[in-house]
Amino acid sequence: MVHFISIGQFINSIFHFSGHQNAGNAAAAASTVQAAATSSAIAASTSSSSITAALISSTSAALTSPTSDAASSTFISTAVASSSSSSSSSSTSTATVSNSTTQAVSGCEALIQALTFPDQQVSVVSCEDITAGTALTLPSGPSNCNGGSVQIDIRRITLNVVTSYASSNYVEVWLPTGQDAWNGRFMATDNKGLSGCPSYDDMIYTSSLGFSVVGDNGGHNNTEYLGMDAQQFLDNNELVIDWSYRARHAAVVAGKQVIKTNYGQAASYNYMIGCSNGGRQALQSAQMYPEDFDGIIAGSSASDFNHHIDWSGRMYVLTGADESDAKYLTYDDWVIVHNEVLNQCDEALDGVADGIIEDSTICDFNATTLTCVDGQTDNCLTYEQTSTVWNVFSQLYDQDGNLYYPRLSPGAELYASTNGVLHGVQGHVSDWVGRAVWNSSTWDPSTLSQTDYTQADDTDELHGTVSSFNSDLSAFHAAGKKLIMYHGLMDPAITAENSQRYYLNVARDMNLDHTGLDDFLRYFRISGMYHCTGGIGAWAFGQNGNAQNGTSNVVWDIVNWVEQGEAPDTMTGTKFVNDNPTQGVEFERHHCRFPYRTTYSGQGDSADPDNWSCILIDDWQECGVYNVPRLC
Ligand SMILES: [Ca+2]
Repeated sequence: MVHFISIGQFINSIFHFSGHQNAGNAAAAASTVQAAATSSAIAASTSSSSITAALISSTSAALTSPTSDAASSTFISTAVASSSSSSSSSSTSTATVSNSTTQAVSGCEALIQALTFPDQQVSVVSCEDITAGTALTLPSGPSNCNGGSVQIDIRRITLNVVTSYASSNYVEVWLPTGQDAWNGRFMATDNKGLSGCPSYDDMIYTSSLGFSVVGDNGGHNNTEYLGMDAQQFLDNNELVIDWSYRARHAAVVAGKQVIKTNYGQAASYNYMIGCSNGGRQALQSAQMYPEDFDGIIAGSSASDFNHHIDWSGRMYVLTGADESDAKYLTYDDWVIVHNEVLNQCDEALDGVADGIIEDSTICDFNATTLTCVDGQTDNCLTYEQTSTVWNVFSQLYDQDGNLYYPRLSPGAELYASTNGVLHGVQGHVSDWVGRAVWNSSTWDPSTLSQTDYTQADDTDELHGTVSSFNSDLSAFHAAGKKLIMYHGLMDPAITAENSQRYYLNVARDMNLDHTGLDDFLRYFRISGMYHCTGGIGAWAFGQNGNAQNGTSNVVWDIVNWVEQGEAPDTMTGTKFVNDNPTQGVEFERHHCRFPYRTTYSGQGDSADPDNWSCILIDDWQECGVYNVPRLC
């Protein structure tokens, strides 16, 4: 039942709970107020397919109102609740739609009137039916959040979901509107970096596959800087908690309610896709809210978050700022290092001289060979520089010798030298350690030390357990949920060895061997892939919109696993010529799930994935092989 209020009440209510919001959400709320106050938007909206209106739904109102089912039943006379179209197709590229419906409500106004949000305080900011090709912008947010165009017709409803006394979350829910356009499923997306941007790219991609999708700003709008920063974390721990986990869960709860009302039925299955910080958010959902999703894709995860930031920040301390520092390496110096890494670990370990170290975790790189000897001046490094290389490839330990974070993956160093990891201060390190951990705007990243590491650990619970490294997935497992992890082995920003470490921790702490883990957790190591996407390897397997033209599609893989019980044993990556699908396939590889190693047969064309197979790593639980330090 709709709880309409007068414009005066509405304005007072908005300001009541937006008074402590961050600037972006407050601005969004203010613009809504203006629209409602100046154009009588609610009344006028009856003949418009695009309206801006607002609805306040409080817990107390919900408790005294009919249930959302009853409320929405008024508007679902035209609903087509078909569930008879299921089939048992096992195709990995065309997973079967389990059900589909037309709209249960006839338009935005009807949807807004039907919406209730039990146990949440939500205002509808806007609702509009938009057509394929419409460019996306984030209202009241930084321009660098904008990007892309929707590929199908959708109903786009935006919400302000209160998350605490001092914060709220900007949420977008996209509802496919064409006849049978919805595939009956729900997909949640992520936030990248410390960003306050909805992941429009992932929303565009997964909605084009027929999902109803939700995105949100993680509880704060970032500033223009890279679109990845979080200067608002200063003096506002509620925003930190939102970004850590609370905003995601709130968006999912609200999004499910919108879907249920719009279509007259809940989604048949609920999914999440995330990469980088979104991979961290995805793992945290499995750890904290095992009922939120039936299937989760967690890519290139920034889990063990505090230690990841410690590790990232340490790179600046290890490498120095520029060539005035004797320990600094230029790009040309890193080329020398990269060539020596390949010399030691490419063909020598995997049998194929293709610049890709198939399993970089077994590369026991010896940097001492890089040092200039006997008057040598070319193609070598000084002793100080060699020490830097050694340090960059070392793991991070605490003062008691406990592992904090694994090393940079050998092979990733060249890309790391061009994307900022090995050159200068990384902005998100200052924002996190300075503003979130120390609540300081003047913290100097060159002073990073164990003191900072300890403070970050000590504030982890305060920050909503942002570490996201709980290896007890018992509740998730018991609920029958499925988790696919993947990580590029040439990832310069977040070392893939940490994802392997998480897998090992889950095995250890849940006392499961790999066959037991196979029931609910499968981790794919993607050789030659950079951070989440791109690289010299076979990196396209449907993990994002740029990777959807390959043979495998991880989205349909998780769907088939959840809905058909067909678990993926390998993830076929495709490398297109010049990364352009129109130019054809350069090569493919069947990436194995850990603890299997993707292994060349030694015969035949290495570009043919059938000349590779998955060989079980016998001592995988030893957390490392040869002389490589333990990963757990
Ligand atoms: Ca190779």
